Amino acid sequence: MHSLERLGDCPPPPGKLGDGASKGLGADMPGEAPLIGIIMGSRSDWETMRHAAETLDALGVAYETKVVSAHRTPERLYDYAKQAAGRGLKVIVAGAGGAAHLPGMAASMTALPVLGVPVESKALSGMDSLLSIVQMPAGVPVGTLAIGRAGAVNAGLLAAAILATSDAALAERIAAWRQAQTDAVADSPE
Ligand code: RP5
Repeated sequence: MHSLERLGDCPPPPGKLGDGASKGLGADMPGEAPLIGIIMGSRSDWETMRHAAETLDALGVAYETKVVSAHRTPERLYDYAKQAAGRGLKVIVAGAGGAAHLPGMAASMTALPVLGVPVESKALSGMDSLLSIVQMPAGVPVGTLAIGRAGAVNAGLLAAAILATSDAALAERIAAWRQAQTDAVADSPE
């Protein structure tokens, strides 16, 4: 598990929430059924999406990671989205860049909440990803986060918050995370 110190400007939470070791793309949390599915359109998205995974590590939430491309592996996407709820997943976090149809396509094939993370593209700095994900026509929602690392961290936090509506222990861990974040904010700029 990761500590919150690995999240850059986020403080470590009170208590023992992580052991600081990254599992990496494609790894599941051993011994725990994943509740969150983190998918991304390419391995190149992992540098962004690992922040969602590290956030869930810090909060002690079981997740899985997988590369699922809407245009390069459409059948993998179909199988993943169709089977996600039946396998016990509760939330899908989907990151993609450019013409980023992965979150919307995933949402079209599952009733699970789908959180979209726009990956920062080279050509348009993620504006293409953002607009592709956020502008879903009415009827199939995707909860869209910020471009890049901030969006990935917040997708992890939001996915955990969704689970916490029926998990009091997780709600306490999230509250502790927030308190630690508050406590780490300095009074003075220097
Ligand atoms: C999208 O195309 C992926 O989500 C990624 O952000 C982008 C570029 O993919 P690669 O060419 O790096 O594999 O499908």
